[in-house]
Amino acid sequence: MESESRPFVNPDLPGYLGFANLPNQVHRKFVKKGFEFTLMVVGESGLGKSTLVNSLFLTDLYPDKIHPSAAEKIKKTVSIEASTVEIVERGVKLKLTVVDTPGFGDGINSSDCFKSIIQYVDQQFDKFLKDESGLNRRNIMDSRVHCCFYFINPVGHGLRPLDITFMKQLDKKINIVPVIAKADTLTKQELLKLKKIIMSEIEKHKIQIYPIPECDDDEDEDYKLQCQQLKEAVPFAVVGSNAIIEIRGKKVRGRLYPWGVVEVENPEHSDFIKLRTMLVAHMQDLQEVTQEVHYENYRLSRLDQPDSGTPDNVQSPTNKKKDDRVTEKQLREKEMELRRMQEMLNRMQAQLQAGSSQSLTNNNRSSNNNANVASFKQDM
Ligand SMILES: Nc1nc2c(ncn2[C@@H]2O[C@H](COP(=O)(O)OP(=O)(O)OP(=O)(O)O)[C@@H](O)[C@H]2O)c(=O)[nH]1
Ligand SMILES: [Mg+2]
Repeated sequence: MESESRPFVNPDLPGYLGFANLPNQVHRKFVKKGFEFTLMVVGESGLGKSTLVNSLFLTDLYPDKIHPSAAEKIKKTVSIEASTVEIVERGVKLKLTVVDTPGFGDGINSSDCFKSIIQYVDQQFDKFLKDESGLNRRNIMDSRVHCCFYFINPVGHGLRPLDITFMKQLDKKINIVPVIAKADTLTKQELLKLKKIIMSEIEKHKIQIYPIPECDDDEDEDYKLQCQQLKEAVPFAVVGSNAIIEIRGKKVRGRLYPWGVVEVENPEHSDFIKLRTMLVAHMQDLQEVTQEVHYENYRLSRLDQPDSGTPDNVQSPTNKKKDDRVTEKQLREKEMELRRMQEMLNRMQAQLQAGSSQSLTNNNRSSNNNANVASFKQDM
């Protein structure tokens, strides 16, 4: 497994991804710390997974593997590879990890491949669970997989039995976003038909894909329209390429064919931009669903297993949170009591200094104070 980190450099395609808006969605502390997000790609071999993720964030994940010739591009992925890039946009840092997986299919034992992918996902949950139960809970590195692009073969007539089996295993663990690979191999009509078939199969087999959230009623019309278009585009039909082609004096990422150029970022040619917009716009939600649904399921399943490897004396994160809240409440109450005692002492001191002529009044006040002390003791 490889992991590397480099700053975002993009001389050819200066662009704006839009994640600078993320701090509007969450607490400011994340601005300083930066966002951590992990995307995984899975699917049959040769569907263009490595090619697509390489160009998704306007940066080359595999700069060493890129060659000028289109024929010699990214090689077959043979092991699970995690690559990390740090992208800074308007001062907001995004630490993006892309987990590229070997494609399954011909000649390779697919169930072994599934197993190692599922194992990877579980390992990240397990790591988080251990870190969360440890002392340094505030500085946990989150390597859990927040989103998974599932690549579907455009040549088939929908989902293959292998896809159904694997998707059903994955959907309990991660947010699946279905993607039709190599959309440039299909006509518009064929694509629409395939999208319909895939969606009906997803429904028929009760595969739980990531539900793109509904937008609020009070959002502006443009945003509502964008939400609607994103929802309708599922499964996103994508085209990937690592070649930069110059057309009409403009450099674009695309595929050059004898009959013309397929532009990766042209909405008429592919849903690439829609897919990226969905990812960036819902990054926060994808993280929340991972935390609240998938991680919580994993955590509970681990707690159900007596020999799960989680030490018995380790409290569950939920209990710990509850305990923390109780301690905080007790501290606040003690603080209030101390403040009340201080006020009482101040009053008594003032009375003592008031002189003997008012000793009767003072005595009265003092008995009042005694009453206060009694009630105070009761409170304790
Ligand atoms: N027509 C077409 N070809 C593509 C597209 N994306 C990638 N390819 C080509 O498909 C071949 C396989 O691409 P990869 O990105 O290596 O595929 P992969 O899914 O990572 O394959 P594995 O690593 O074996 O799982 C390469 O020759 C790519 O140039 C696409 O959108 N359309
Ligand atoms: Mg690959």
